[in-house]
Amino acid sequence: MIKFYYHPSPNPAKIALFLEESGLDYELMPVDTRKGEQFDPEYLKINPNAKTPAIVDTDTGATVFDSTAILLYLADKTGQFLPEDNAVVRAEMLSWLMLVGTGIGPYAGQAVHFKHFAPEKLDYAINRYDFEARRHWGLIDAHLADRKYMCGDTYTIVDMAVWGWAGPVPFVLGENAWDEFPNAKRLFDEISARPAAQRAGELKQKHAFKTEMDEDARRHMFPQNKAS
Ligand SMILES: N[C@@H](CCC(=O)N[C@@H](CS)C(=O)NCC(=O)O)C(=O)O
Repeated sequence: MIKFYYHPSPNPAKIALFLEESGLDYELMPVDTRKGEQFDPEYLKINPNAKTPAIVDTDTGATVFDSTAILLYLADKTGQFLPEDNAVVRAEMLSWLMLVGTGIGPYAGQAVHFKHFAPEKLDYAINRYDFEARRHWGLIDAHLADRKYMCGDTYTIVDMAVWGWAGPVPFVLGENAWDEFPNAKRLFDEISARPAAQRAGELKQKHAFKTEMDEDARRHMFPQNKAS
């Protein structure tokens, strides 16, 4: 059984989708990051990085944090949602998986931070992260121009990683941002229509997560401001 440490946000969404697609038995373990639960000492033993998602696999005793590592772990465990088993395709899968984990996620996160949450509107920071988030989505979109899924004809963990960050695209890049990325939007719509994606989206209703980004939530989420 998988204990799934979850908050309704983009990186945990990737894992919610995998768990729902695979049919693995899992228990939802809510971590309300707007209440600071990511810093609970018990949770820090599972994820020292104080972020969601994380999993504990009670079958094997493995603890895994970071959504990319979790996707790879679960795909290896089940043998599901992996592309054709050869070195060339595996290399392609790893390259795009890392691009989502190290490019799309962090730049989108910083774009949201400086546009929506930073106490000062810093044009330089807004411009940089908007540019980089947009540039990364442009890479995904171009890659999908002549293939159905990120690894060709097979729906894999790379598509799940892309899907996790696709939902917030209008919030990150603006209301009409999808017009710039029609191929990525096609993939997003196709995955969102899958029953597993719908169930993954409904997980947020299984716990009363705090939704307000008030002063207290900002202190937990942006601890660099604590002293000021
Ligand atoms: N590289 C990590 C990033 C995890 C991450 O930033 N998670 C966000 C939700 S998408 C979080 O827990 N934020 C709470 C916080 O920053 O305190 C991953 O891919 O899992």
